[in-house]
Amino acid sequence: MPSPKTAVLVVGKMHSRVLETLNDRFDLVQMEANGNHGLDAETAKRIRGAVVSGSFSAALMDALPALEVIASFGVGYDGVDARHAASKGIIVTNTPDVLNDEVADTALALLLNAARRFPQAENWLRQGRWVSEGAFPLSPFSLKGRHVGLYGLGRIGQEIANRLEPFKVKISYHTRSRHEGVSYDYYPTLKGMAEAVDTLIAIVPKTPQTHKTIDAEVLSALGPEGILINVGRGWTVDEDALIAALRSGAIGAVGLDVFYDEPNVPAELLTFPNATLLPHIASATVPTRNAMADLVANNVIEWFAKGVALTPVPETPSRQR
Ligand code: NAP
Ligand code: 8YV
Repeated sequence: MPSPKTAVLVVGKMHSRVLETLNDRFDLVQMEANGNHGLDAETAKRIRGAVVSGSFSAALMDALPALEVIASFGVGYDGVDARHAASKGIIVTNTPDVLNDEVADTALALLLNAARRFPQAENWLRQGRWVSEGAFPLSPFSLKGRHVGLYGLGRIGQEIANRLEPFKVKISYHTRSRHEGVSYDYYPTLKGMAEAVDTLIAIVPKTPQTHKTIDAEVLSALGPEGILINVGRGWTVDEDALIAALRSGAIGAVGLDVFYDEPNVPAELLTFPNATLLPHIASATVPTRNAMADLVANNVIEWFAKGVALTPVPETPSRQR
């Protein structure tokens, strides 16, 4: 009798390429995201791997006694309780690097759109206002001569910096500690950097330490000519403070790909002409999402074939199965 296929849990919606790749080799068991797992005891006992895009709770890990590996879709894995996984010897993997270029491109697009109002200008043309009213109003800001502070200089932050170089802007950064071999000015505090720069690009993970760190003080330090771009997590921005700063003119413009309570975006944010807002699409191209899907699937395949995960997160460092 052939040995039964290893059971892999699919939590919620998953990129079709992950499912196509895994389907031949594994017994895929689908469950609803954020719900009770609804598996009978026998099935729960058989689950040895999981793929997820979003949340994977400690309680779900506890309900799956044979679970060895959770492959998370995305480089940010804040939805997965990785410390709990570590305490149980479960490996968590994410999808680093394959999306760096796409996300960095999006940061630059948001920056140009926030400074120059290209989306609003295109709407002006499409609405026939060029004909009826004449030229689109001059944009109050320019990228020229700006001093950009990067809040985060990791895999994606460094790619954003690489793209900023040819724009001839000054670049500085804030991280928890100075990065060796980096020539940009380092600021040990976010507030200190916000006081020095006029443009802030956030690309940090969602952690207890980054919660609402872009607050009223930081926004006011950026000033009325200041531009904020966030391509990390909405968690990092105090959205009430941001709305107040846009309302009062304490900040000049904003470009956001991520929000505090996605997909809900505060209604007042939509009213500001100096806000350019995207629905969390920084990595959302067919080639990049395919590369992310391949990394998710290959982490599961490699773990069960060779006993080593390709891209484990730091909390659950690679070990032999
Ligand atoms: P990474 O390589 O781990 O870089 C994270 C950076 O954040 C590092 O430079 C780190 O520097 C810094 N950092 C971490 N905690 C900090 C803190 N408390 N204060 C200051 N700096 C801190 O991660 P990545 O691959 O660049 O991705 C970054 C994040 O972007 C992901 O976690 C994800 O949430 C988000 N993201 C969003 C999208 C999107 O679709 N919008 C796509 C991809 C990623 P130190 O360790 O030196 O502090
Ligand atoms: C994805 C992301 O949108 O990689 C991340 O951390 O935020 C994005 O690339 C998300 O993970 C997939 O839904």
